[in-house]
Amino acid sequence: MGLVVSHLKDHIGTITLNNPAKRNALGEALVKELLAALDHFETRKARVAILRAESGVKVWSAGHDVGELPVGRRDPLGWDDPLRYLVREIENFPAPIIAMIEGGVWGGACETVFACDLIVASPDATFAVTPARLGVPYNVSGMLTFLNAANLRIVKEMAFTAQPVGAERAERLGLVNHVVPNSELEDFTYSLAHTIAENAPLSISVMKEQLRILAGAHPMSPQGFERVQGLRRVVYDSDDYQEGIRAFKEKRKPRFKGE
Ligand code: YXS
Repeated sequence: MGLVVSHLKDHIGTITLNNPAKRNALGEALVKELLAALDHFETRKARVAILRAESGVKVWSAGHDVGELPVGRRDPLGWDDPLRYLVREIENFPAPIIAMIEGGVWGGACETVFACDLIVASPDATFAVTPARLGVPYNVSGMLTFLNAANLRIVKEMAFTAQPVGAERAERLGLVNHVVPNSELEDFTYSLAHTIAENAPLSISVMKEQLRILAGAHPMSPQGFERVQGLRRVVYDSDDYQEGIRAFKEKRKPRFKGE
């Protein structure tokens, strides 16, 4: 059995994260299998994809694989990072992707879920934006994913506190489409998927692409981008960045010094 399990039935593709030992961390190998499954669904003209974890998980995904983060002197979230590929592929997939969430969603997994088109969550689902917990300088397109998911004040609270937001509050804030009891989560999600799959796939696909282009149409001057990249380099070259990763690996609370 691989790090993801996928199947396709009645135009609906399902991808189940399947690496509980590592809390479904989005490492290169898992992301590769996930992208291969999406590729297969596209070839088979799937009309909806559902991204989920095993039923009953406490952790949907623990986010980027911390063990694969560079230890300084290199952008940890550069263009070719597996997480960046994953978010782009989700956004470019020609059919709606529904994230079906139980348990905790952390860091890069939170961005991955927010990049999906719809989110159906169980009451125990939580969503945490964690760069500040590790000393990571999140990247510009990632911050835009968050900004497209929530209003600025909520994004700032989630990013600055790195605290999980629960499902009920997430629904109130419009972060998720529906909160459904665990016992009904699967039926509800597949019923939503069937409703979409019965509509015109070409029309849906072009509306998804239009919304992707419009949501990404944020003017940022070359000078603005270069300024951000310079600021991010200071962060990933900092002792705090190294301390964040070291503390995670040593299973202890980090001690950040602001340098
Ligand atoms: O010690 P073993 O070998 O059993 O492995 C442990 C953890 O090390 C491993 N694991 C991870 N490995 C790599 N990357 C991860 N993100 C990760 N998370 C967990 O899985 C095994 C079981 O973990 P354990 O014992 O902590 O499980 P738990 O059930 O007690 O706690 C579950 C969590 C999710 C609360 C806990 O694992 C946790 O806090 N994980 C880190 C969550 C997090 O900060 N994720 C952000 C990763 S960095 C990222 O996504 C972006 C770069 S950013 O930070 O910028 O958003």
